[in-house]
Amino acid sequence: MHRRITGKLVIATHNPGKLAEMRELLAPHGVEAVSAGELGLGEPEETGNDFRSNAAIKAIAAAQATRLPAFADDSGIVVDALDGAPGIYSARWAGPTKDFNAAMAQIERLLQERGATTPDKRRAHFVSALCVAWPDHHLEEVEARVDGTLVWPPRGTAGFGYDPMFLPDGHSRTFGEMESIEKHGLPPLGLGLSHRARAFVKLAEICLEPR
Ligand code: ITT
Repeated sequence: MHRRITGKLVIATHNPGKLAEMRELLAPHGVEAVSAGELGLGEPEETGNDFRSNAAIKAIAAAQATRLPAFADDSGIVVDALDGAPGIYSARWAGPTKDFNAAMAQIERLLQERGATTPDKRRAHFVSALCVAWPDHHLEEVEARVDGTLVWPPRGTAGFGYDPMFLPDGHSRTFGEMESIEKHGLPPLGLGLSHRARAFVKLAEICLEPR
């Protein structure tokens, strides 16, 4: 049986870009949210082999530490021509200084090495696995993706991470050129565009009151 989110919810991320998006997605549902940073929570080691298990690790750690339901996202960019890299290691490719310009340049270098110069050879998708964990170990888990191509040079200064390099299918602007509301692509603009918004729509169906 699915469980509804009631009362206070911990947003178990230390990534400011994600936190802003997760807050925006929750806002219309009237959920009282408090972030891991505000609560001074540590970051658990992400030892899972896939997005889903890493999201669960983060949500469970925060739920256990706070005795509140906790909401985590594990996400990343999966590049076809790089055999799925960086995938679950997307944050690590930016190094300890979280330099995503360097991480994007690294992807571009590898694409050039493999001769991936035309859009059809530069296919990629973002994945978001969302998990809500309760202190009694109940879990709700959803996952979604958005497909697109990688452009070079990066375009736009909105968003975070790999956004400036990612052109979602059917659009002429990268995520880095979109305001977050357009990146979410939720009603009345659409039915969900980004991986995170699409996953959130699934989560809202099972865990949240309608907007
Ligand atoms: P938390 O674990 O604290 O949530 P993190 O940044 O370490 O933060 P992940 O392990 O899930 O999170 O790493 C995902 C990385 O993938 C993230 O750092 C971004 O660089 C990238 N990413 C995920 N979603 C993205 C998005 O919507 N736009 C751009 N880049 C994204």
